Amino acid sequence: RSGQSQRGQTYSVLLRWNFGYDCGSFDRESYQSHRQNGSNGDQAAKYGRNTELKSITLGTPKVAFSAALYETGSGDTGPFNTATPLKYKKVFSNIGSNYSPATGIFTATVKGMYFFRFSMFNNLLSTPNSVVRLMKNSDPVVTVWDVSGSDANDMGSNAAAFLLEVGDTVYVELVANRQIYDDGANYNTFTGFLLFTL
Ligand SMILES: [Ca+2]
Repeated sequence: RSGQSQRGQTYSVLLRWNFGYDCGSFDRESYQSHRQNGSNGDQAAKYGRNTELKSITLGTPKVAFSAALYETGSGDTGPFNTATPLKYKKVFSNIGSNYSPATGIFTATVKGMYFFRFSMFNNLLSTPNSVVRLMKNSDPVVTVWDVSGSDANDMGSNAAAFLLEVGDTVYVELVANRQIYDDGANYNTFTGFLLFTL
């Protein structure tokens, strides 16, 4: 009986040593709270000093969306006098509901690294040209540009990964006096997702 007790104490000491080593700095209070509360996520978040541990106990937020320009019908969008956010109405997915098909704007509710991609299909007419760009808040990030004329109906895409703070917005903008075309084939799309939190 005394042997079991002694072995238990030894195990406890080793566990404490390992916990402190993994977390960089050992803190008896946080360790005891963590043990007493077992798998309680709130306590682990409050006292945990290891980002990986937080990730395991709290999970990773799920943020992903994908949409195409027209829900129904076909035709040109633009030209407009001013640069205009494109409202991608046909929503394929919208986990987390951070994308709004009513405005075309994605709003970050989690700080982290995100990936965005969009595509553009050139209008059927010879003019004007098509210019579409990905915007972070009010700043252009990456652009797709195509000349019309004898070589219409081209399409292109661009993508970027960047950090977003909570409240940052991302959308795709049709540049002033430009035009794009779409129909049921869904040429113009806007997709984004959270890579990882920071
Ligand atoms: Ca062209």
